[in-house]
Amino acid sequence: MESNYRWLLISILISLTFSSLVLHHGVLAESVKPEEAKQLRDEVRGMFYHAFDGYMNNAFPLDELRPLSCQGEDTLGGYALTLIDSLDTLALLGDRERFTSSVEWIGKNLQFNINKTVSVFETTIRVLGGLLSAHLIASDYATGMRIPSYDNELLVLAEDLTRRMLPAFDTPTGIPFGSVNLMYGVDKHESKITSTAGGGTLSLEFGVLSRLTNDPVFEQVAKNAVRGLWARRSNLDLVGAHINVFTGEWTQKDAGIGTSIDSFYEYLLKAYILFGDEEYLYIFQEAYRSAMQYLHKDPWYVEVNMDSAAIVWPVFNSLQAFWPGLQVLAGDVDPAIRTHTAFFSVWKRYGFTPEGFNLATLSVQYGQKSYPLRPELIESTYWLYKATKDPRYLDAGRDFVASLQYGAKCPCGYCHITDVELHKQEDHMESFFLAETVKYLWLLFDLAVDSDNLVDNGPYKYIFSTEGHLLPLTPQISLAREHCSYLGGYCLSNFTKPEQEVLEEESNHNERSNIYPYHESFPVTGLIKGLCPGLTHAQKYGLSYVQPEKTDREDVNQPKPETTSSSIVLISDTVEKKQQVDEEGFSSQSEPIMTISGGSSNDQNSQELTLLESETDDRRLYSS
Ligand code: DMJ
Repeated sequence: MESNYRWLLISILISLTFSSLVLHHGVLAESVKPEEAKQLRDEVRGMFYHAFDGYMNNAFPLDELRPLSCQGEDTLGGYALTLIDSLDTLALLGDRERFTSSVEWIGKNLQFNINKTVSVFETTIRVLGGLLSAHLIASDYATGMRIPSYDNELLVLAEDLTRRMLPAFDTPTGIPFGSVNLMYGVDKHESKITSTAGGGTLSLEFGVLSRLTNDPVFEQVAKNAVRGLWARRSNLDLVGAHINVFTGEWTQKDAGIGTSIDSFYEYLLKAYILFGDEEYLYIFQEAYRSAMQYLHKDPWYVEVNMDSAAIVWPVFNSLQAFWPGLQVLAGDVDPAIRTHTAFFSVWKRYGFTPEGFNLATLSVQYGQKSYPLRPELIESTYWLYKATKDPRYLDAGRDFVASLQYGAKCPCGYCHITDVELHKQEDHMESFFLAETVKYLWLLFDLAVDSDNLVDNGPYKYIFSTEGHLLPLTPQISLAREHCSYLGGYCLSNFTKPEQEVLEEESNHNERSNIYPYHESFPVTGLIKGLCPGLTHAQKYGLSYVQPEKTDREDVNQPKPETTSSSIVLISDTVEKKQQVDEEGFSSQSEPIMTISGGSSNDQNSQELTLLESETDDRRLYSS
């Protein structure tokens, strides 16, 4: 009680201090008008090319750019990391020439048969994600960026890379080692301690790879890792920050939504949306409810002990800033708006967000002064603008551009800021600046101008990976008989089996273990959705789509998708829109947004965002 009271006082104090700051600025600065939004979008495009060309001219094929000294450095595996991470941004910007030449160069020159020990997490989100998203763009006419000569080179590379990471999953818990050597597997001295985000943020990329290659092993190991983590949650449904992958013991019990845990939450919801796998949704709902109960000190979030919920760190850390964006996706918009306002007030105060801001002392957390060009707050700003069309998010976007242009721009790219109070630059540019930071900023302004881009007006709905890579809800990925997933992966071709047969197989689990050697720690009760009731995901969850052309994997016996009345996730691009045009010419309509009903989303904003089902066939997930 006492601590709650203290928190109330602290948050009132913070809100008063910061909202007056924000209001003050809001009064002084004129809101972004459509013409200015267009200029800002073009300016962001220029920012991308300043950094991308700086990388290509001074660092390529090394991993990352040193933008102050105009040199390169290998920071991950020595395989042109920044180029791989930039591919889908090039496509999004409509740069066919550079996209094509980059894909071709990678297809010809990249190889992973190298004696390098790399982070499983970073390699997955940056390299595997980059390769997969570019493959899905380059191989598909519908994206408008298909490369005629492209022959699946990036998919082949993606599969090779991921097979080289599989040895990391050979642990008693199923949670992978943090690092793996791409040539020799896991080093015998490798640390057994890994972070929750590191072990639990692989499901999107590994799942997409499984669905593209028809090999379930990738999807299964990634899901098994999530199960391994979730099985060790506390009684409060909280997870800690670090865990021993052999014993399953938490070595760091601080629970939070930021550092070391962040994208674990993110991938639970996104894996459900992308694959329609309900197990992820169940876990997300429990995990989210608990986060909102124990970590949320409205509008801030804190870190608590995972067993007792006692506050251990009353600190905002910059990685938390993705959370409002995730909440938009989950349909919980009201708290997202409040939290974004609070986080943005930190940006306004310093011109950047420090890695840590202490909520008790209202100052930069000791040792956490830097801003390494992170995207999270910009990402949430994009999602909130998409959800609300409130021009204040464009104003925030203008502030981000101004800070980056005046504070971080350096001779060959954009520099990290070592100290947000002194605005001192550091000679490094993380690849995620081009994969995420600039991408979300460009999308924000493009949304205000004409949104004629792949994401907002393309042939598919897209899920952004945690590295900002575009993963489309194509039939091959999203409707791959996910409802009859077995032991954590989707069904192989012709795997639609009667219930009895599946149950017999379940009791015969040991035999299956021999087929897929990475399953040792799957529980026998791992059969989550093995009954294959014959409904498509669309039918079960109220999605409808235009029938794609038949592929090898398509089950000709499946009934045609129909519109149904019950729904959990609703995705639409042709729903009736409430459209108001404000004086400044901005349309304030509810955009097609994915939202979950039945979770904690019951506020008015989320109801506005929940797209009601139409009686007609207009409501479709895919348009040709
Ligand atoms: C990125 O690599 C990803 O967004 C990751 O999930 C968190 N850290 C960086 C960006 O800050």
